[in-house]
Amino acid sequence: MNTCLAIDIGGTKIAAALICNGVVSKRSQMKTPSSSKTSAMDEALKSMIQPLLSEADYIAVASTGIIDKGILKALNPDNLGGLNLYPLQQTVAHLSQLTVFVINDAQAAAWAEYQHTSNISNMAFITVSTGVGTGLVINNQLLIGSRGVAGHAGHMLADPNGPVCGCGRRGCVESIASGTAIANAGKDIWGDLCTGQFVFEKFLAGNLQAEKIIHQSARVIANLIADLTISLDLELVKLGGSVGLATGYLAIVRQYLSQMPMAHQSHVISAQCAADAGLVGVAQWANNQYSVETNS
Ligand code: ADP
Ligand code: BMX
Ligand code: ZN
Repeated sequence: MNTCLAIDIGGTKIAAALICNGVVSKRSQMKTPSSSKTSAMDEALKSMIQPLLSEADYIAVASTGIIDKGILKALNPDNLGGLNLYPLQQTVAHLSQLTVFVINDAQAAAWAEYQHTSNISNMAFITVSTGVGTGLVINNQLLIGSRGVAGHAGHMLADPNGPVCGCGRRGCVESIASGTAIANAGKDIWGDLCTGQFVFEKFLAGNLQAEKIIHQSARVIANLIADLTISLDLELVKLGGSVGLATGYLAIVRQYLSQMPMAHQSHVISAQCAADAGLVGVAQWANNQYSVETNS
């Protein structure tokens, strides 16, 4: 049985673990460096890989950003402190001397969540986290696209008069619904140190200003689900990310979605792999590729 060293790079945290036959072990986590300098990401990856390297047969990386031929092209560079055009596959291969597979984090998580379904051909995974990421499985196939862009529905329009998104477009879903957007809305009220988690805790404690911000996020995500459902005939949507998994968030999304016409509605549930969806999914996806490569 092959052992995969899986890495999940998000805008807020990097996780790594060994995954053998679907079992996750030796999981570690660190804060994602917020720097446009490639050396900061190089160092972070080195520190995550080194302790696990001797037990790994190959490496699978799920990362925030468009992954185009192994290069991390940030659609929203703000989410990574300005880092862009980072040679992710090449860097990890150089650090490990192993075969390295890389896909987008939400695409990877969608693949993991799809494995936990039965009789589902068309589904989406949506992460509400530092950004808003989406992975699509259509006709039982994970959509990646020829340039790795498939599924970046967090950059579809939510409000033409909304804030300018880090991708350059005005009013993207991400610019209103993400943990970063929640934090930004909270900063106007509670100051510059406010985080998405802080606003969420205020909401859970009954604060009305926080409630407005969280409801705004959830309403935008419900509309995104409606748009994806009516265009792709989705049978199921799974919600992940620290905001998506936070207490009560799913219920609000469902509440807004239930007000839409039936054809726009999907069954929405929490990601079963929770915070490990990216790690598990990229390991499963890479395992298929690795088996093909080593058997040919
Ligand atoms: P990543 O984007 O690296 O995958 P997360 O899924 O943890 O990371 O998302 C980070 C965002 O989620 C941040 O905006 C953070 O403030 C927010 N967050 C973290 N923990 C919670 C929580 N318990 N409840 C609500 N929001 C949270
Ligand atoms: C952004 C984009 C996506 C990513 C999504 C969720 C960048 C750097 N990332 O829309 O590729 O899937 O965020 O990422 O442009 P996370 O960091 O919130 O997990
Ligand atoms: Zn955008």
